[in-house]
Amino acid sequence: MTALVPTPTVTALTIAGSDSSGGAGIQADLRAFEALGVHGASVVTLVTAQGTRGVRKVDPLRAELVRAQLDAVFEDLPPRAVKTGALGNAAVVEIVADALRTQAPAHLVIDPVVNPTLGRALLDDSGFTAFVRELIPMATLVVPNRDEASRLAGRQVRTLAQAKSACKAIAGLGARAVLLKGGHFTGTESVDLLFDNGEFSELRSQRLAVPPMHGLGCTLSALVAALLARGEPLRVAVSRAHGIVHHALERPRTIGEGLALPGWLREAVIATEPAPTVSAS
Ligand code: PXL
Repeated sequence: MTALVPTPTVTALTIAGSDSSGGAGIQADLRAFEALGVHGASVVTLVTAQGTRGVRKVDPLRAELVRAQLDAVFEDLPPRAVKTGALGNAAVVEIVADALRTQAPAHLVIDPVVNPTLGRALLDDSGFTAFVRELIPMATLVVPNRDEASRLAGRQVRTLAQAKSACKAIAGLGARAVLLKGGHFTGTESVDLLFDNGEFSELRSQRLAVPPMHGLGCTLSALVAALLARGEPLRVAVSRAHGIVHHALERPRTIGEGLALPGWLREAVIATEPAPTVSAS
């Protein structure tokens, strides 16, 4: 009989809400981790009842149950990178912040699910205050869209100049770096802005005529977290994740009557893999 030796695998953790349609939240994060060969642990913060046509119900989990999940993961399979998504309320934010302060994972990617509309169901107002005060200062990277950046920075974000000023304001809250997604700007190009170490880089891509989609924000930040867990430097992780998402965006899939999903991530990862470097022997 051959003895099979298990292969050590890198773990990333998502702390986020469940999306019953499988499009966003925990389900999208786990797919992104898996596509990059990273094991996904998951701490569920809230449960949404939703199909592709909209959210019907949102219920946060008891904070004590969130704490028990965090303890179980951190005691046994410490993640190299953590990603947070929807957190629900202040009690959950406090517990998550407490665990992250104690455990100090190497990388923390924050998808600030603080949108002014649906966002309030996914993080209430006192939760928002706790989130800004306690979690943002621990972030390796915060990944807001335009509306989220606007709420965090407390100012309008319409133009590229306003986006740059919002990035600086969010870094001023204590985040090490900010990736402001340009998907919501108008123009023929979509610009994602990375603010890191006092410097801006622009990731430009052709704006695509895509159907309304779901789960893109979750997917992008989870891909970055997985790449950081694999040891990639921040800029490489962001640029690689951007390329993977762009590839998936060009191949939308329908699963129901409403919002579409990005294409298969494993395909996107393979298609955008950098060519291997050949070393002389
Ligand atoms: O994309 C934001 C988001 C995050 N997390 C959960 C969601 C959504 C949007 O619907 O349902 C669980």
